[in-house]
Amino acid sequence: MNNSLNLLFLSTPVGALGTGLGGGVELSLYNIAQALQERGHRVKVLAPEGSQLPPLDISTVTGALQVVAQTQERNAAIALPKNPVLGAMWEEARRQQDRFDLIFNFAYDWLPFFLTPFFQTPVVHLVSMGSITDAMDAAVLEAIARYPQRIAFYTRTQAATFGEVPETCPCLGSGIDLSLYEFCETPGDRLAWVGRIAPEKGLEDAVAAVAKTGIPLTVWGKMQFPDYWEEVLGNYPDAEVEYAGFLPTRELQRQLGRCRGFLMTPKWVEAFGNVTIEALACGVPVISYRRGGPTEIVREGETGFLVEPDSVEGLVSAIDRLPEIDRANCRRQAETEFSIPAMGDRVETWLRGVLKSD
Ligand code: HBI
Repeated sequence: MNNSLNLLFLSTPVGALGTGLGGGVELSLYNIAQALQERGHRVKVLAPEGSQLPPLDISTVTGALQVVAQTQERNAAIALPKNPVLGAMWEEARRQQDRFDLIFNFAYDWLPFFLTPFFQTPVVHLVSMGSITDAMDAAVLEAIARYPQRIAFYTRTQAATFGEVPETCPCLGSGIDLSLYEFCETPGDRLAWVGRIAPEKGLEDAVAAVAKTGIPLTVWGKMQFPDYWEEVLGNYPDAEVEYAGFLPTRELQRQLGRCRGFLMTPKWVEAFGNVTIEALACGVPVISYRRGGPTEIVREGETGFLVEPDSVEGLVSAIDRLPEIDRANCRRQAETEFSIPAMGDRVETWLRGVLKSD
């Protein structure tokens, strides 16, 4: 394809790609790479050692993994471990930069934002979470002030957590390869919860809701905090909950599709919630707190229900209303708004705009 772009993607430094430690941003990086390659662009990825996500062209970098931002206090200082993989990744990017038209950062960390003006090759960022620390907010807002077009978010709600964010910062939403997800018309009787087993995901509310309704719940995702898991189950002994592990997409969607409904109980502002559109793609209605990304995804009463944040009662009454949802509407919404081509359109438009204005 003429004027195809050479792109260097820098992954999250919190874990190797393909381990699930990177959470939703792993899927975003993979799907954005797929969308752009389908359009004839070339994508190379820099990621921590141990990363593998075929068929991506990944160069791995050694170094100490970064501390996850979401466990930090609002006034936390910028922290980097000794021999940080983040530093090594950006040293490698500096060395290789003249081979690329754009450098695309997926890390939610101070260093990439601070280094933006230091590079000759334009650096663009996808901010993968809402506001967490003042230091990171300042780095994001400083980069926006200097390069208003180069910072993208998943959703408006997420962007708003940083304060005044101009319209020049696009909201890319997300996209998934729908050919990997089968629509399931007639579900079984289980409810689903998917995500890293971590406090910010609010699993305890989903378990509290199924304890009240007596409907069995299956949980999939990275068992990041086993103590948290034990504590939640201990608090609701009569809830019927099973843990089904962290599954690759193909297997997850097969099991997820058979569920009656999908519960999203974020305690933090979920920037987007890729799992939301994965459930829709399988025809599973989404019940989510009216908080963060899912509020811009779920169509009330049509593809799911939005619930008063932290209201277990709200979850319970929404669960009772699940039969009102036509599951075909869920699949249809995923196809029109969240396919790889739809996501690719949004990303390519953004990147071309950045190159034009630079
Ligand atoms: N924390 N410091 C840091 N850097 C990241 O890139 C990062 C993170 N926490 C979570 C995370 N990325 C991903 O799970 C995103 O999908 C949210």
